[in-house]
Amino acid sequence: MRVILGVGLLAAALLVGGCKPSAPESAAPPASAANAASAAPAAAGGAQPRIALVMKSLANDFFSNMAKGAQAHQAAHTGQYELAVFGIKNETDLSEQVNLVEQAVSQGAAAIVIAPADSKALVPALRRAQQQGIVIINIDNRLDADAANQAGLHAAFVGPDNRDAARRVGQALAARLKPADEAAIIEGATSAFNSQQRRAGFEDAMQAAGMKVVAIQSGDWEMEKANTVAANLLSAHPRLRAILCGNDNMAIGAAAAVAAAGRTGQVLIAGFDDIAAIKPLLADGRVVATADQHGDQLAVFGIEAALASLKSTAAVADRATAVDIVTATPAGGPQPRP
Ligand code: ALL
Repeated sequence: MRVILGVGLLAAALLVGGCKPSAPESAAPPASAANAASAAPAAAGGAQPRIALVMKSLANDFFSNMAKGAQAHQAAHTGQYELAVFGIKNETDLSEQVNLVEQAVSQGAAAIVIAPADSKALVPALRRAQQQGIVIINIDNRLDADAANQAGLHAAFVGPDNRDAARRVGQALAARLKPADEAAIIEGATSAFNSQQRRAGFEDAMQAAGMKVVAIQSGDWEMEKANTVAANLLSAHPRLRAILCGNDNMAIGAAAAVAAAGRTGQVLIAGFDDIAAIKPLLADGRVVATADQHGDQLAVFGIEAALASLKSTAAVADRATAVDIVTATPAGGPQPRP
């Protein structure tokens, strides 16, 4: 059985502030225009600064939550700023995210708060925006330091220590395994720094616990791709005991592959994000650990950094954000091997 993908393709760009806030779904344009920005004009007379939140795939619950956090914050601060929310359709649609940055600029954004889909590819567009006087705040996935330095881009980073968080997820999983057990890692997009950091954190935890990492492959953050990767890993490694996934969507894809192979309970899975769709899998033990990186707060902290930067010429400092590890002990689910 292949995984059934329940992910709707919705990507939206909407403006709130002068108008009533609404969820991204309600403003989702037709698929053909999925990534087009709202045509709403900039505030006349520049009454309030406009902040553009540029995210990755709004089909990923992690980012739709992030959008909701930002919208709630704006609704509580209507006198301070306007908010424009942008998201891409596919996780790896880098050129579309570059277009969104350009749209934010042309719509008069005073600041761009961005979760870059790629740590290098977004740098030139962000540098161009900064040269026009637009404040850039980097959230979630850190831009490549060398690429940013070379381009002369200065952007504070607001986000978690992904390596440490992934290490802690890996430790929670390792507590259910025995030394020398075989584990595999399905990482996110390989060009994203946070994906690299999560892979490294998973490796740290597996090494510390004496597990054998037999394969590392990318699922590009996507459920369907991770499902295919996991199915192949399961047939190539009959003794596999664990799959560590760089996000929950991939963990859901991997769990479906484990079920299809009839190995539920024998192959434990870990994810990252703590999205709503992972809860039933945590509850019945198909997934043993994930990480809540509080995406709604990430957006708010990014917006606060942007507002601070708009008010002052002083450089805004980086801000480390918290990650909580989420585990569930299933009532009748998989238990550690005797
Ligand atoms: C990362 C986010 C989330 C998300 C993933 C895929 O940057 O932190 O883990 O699931 O991108 O978009």
